Amino acid sequence: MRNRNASRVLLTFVLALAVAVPFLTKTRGTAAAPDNFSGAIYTSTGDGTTVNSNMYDQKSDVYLNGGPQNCNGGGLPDGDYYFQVTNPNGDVLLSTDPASCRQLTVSGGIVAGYAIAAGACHHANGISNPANCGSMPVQLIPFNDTPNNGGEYKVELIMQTADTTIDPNDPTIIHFKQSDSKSDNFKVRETPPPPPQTAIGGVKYYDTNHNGVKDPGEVGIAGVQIKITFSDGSMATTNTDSTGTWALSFQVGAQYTACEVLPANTLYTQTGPVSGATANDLNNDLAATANANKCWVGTVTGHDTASLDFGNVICKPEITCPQDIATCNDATKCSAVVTYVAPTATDNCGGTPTVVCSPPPGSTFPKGMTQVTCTATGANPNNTATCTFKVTVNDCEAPQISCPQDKTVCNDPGKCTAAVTFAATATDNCDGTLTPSCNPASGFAFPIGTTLVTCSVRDAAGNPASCSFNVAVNDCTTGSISGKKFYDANANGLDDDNQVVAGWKVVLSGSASKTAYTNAQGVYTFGSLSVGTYTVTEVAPNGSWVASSGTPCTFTISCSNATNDFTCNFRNYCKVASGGLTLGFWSNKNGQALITAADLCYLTSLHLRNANGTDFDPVPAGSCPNLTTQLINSGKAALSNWLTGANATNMANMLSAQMTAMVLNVRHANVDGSAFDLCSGMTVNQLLAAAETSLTANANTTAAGSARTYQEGLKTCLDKLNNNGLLVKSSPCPFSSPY
Ligand SMILES: [Ca+2]
Ligand SMILES: [Ca+2]
Ligand SMILES: [Ca+2]
Ligand SMILES: [Ca+2]
Repeated sequence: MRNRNASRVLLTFVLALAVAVPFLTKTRGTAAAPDNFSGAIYTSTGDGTTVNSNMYDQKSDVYLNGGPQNCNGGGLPDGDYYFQVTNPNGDVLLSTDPASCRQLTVSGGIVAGYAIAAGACHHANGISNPANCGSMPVQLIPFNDTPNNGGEYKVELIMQTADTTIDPNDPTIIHFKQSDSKSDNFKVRETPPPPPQTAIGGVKYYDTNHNGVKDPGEVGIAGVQIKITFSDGSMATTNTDSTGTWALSFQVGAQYTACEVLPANTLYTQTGPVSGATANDLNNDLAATANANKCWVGTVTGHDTASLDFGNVICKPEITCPQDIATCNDATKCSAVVTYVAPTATDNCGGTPTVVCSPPPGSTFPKGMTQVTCTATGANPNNTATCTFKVTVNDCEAPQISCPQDKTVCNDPGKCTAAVTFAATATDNCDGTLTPSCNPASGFAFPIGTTLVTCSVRDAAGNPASCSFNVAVNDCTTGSISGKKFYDANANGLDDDNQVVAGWKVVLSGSASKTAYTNAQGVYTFGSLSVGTYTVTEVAPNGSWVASSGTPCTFTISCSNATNDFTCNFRNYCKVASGGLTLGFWSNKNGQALITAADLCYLTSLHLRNANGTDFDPVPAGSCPNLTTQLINSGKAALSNWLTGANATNMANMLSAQMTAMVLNVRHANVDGSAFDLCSGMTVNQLLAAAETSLTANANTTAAGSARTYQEGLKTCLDKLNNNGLLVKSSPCPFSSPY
């Protein structure tokens, strides 16, 4: 500050030298003061006191005074005057301000202070001094240092006459006649004392109670910059020391603004000084006032100022998060929109901090845990507070499961089960496509009947879902019953006769009722029979038919059978009267009439036996076959007598007689020789052959024994047949069909 002022003075002095030449040209040769310029001028201190040898300590101490000193002698002419300071011989103008500012008024013959005409830039008045009749001296500064080696100056009072003008190019220069001026010389000490300095300072403190005032117990804050800016734009800075104290010394009178400088990232918030607060110097005089920017604005006074304090606090928000949140997913989604209540925050410095949460309320939170962070920012954006809480979204939604429609199927061929495949499907809001498991599983061999299948699935969260459907297995087994109707001509129950019966009626009963007739091959068929138990029964067309064995048949058609194609054969024969004629017939005239020579020769060829066991021949064996009529007649007569006389004493005799009647019955087509005799178990021809064999071997069976018994059996059967007994017909008896 002091150095800057010194530079300014030097600059002004150089400018003054530049204007000195025209100033000297105009004033040189001016005569002494005119007679009418009465009175005297002199210099004094501001209170009108003169000093010895006109020696002043500093320029500001020098005032211009005038009139009758000590009220004696004549005064100055009243009116306004210019004044200026020069070097002693008057050729260097030292006054630096415009001439118009350097005006004073003489009133009542004495200097009476600055002239009103000097305007706002007038020089300061001193203090009225009664010892000088109440004159009011006028201060002479500003003026440059004198170039005179003795430190001498001259002050001139210039009467404003018609010859007095201000230079149109330099307002500091006055053109005047020397006779219109009065002068007085004075001195200012060559090395003036340095301008006084005092200290300004204070404490930066932690303002615990936030009131902007340093209270007892509030501690200092070290290391913060304090910046002092002066009215001329110059600056000075310092940092607070370990106790928070700062102080700098400056020239008295300097006007300053003192502020604290917080770094951009500071945690502090300034609280004081409060706008309008005041600070006094150590003499208790007002030194500075706080402005709205919490800076001190003041003037360096003549005493130290130590109370330019700056208060700070650390404003810290406080925030408390809500409790953790657990919720279920939104329907059909794997997330949830969660609108939580954002927390509020407080700040120890007051106000409402702004709170920002991430993710914000109303966000869509995915399944699982999401941490929410809320940040509170208070008055100082460098101070934040955060809190966190958890939002957990659980999958509460069961999968959507879909079962197949109920199924109805047939059993697999040859099995009482059906292997059924199927698929249940499921999707989940979180887990996508899931595969349900079913019981029984797909591919299971389902039994006949209805089986409930239950399918179930769980999502990753364990939410269950199930569905069910029925699998119905119908027994679709079919079968057939067929058979052959054969003619059992030999009544042995065996199909060894090469004969079938067409048009034969067979009835199906049980699970279904049907009727069929055998075809030309003697075969009947009941096909496409569903599951069930069936009985097939043959129905004979009339009473002459006899079943040799095995009727009816009963079968069950079932999935459990290896085969369901059944066979039931029927075997039958029919009985008819033999047509045989008796021994009596063949011995009487009617029978005799039928007998031929061939008959007689045939009978002769057999081993017919007489009662005594000898061979009976109706005609001589050597006469055959060309018999004479005599031999024929005698042969018939002999045969008749022999038949009539036959008896069972010798069983061979009786068997021979019955055999002869049957031979004639067959030879004359009364009896079918191929028909079957149930009595002997042989055909008629076989029966006759058996008798011939036995008679050949056993001519006399009078005695009991196996041969007699055998021959008696044959005889008994032949006797029945010769009496028209029943025979099994050799071919089926005709009947009309259907019936
Ligand atoms: Ca306080
Ligand atoms: Ca789910
Ligand atoms: Ca048979
Ligand atoms: Ca014979």
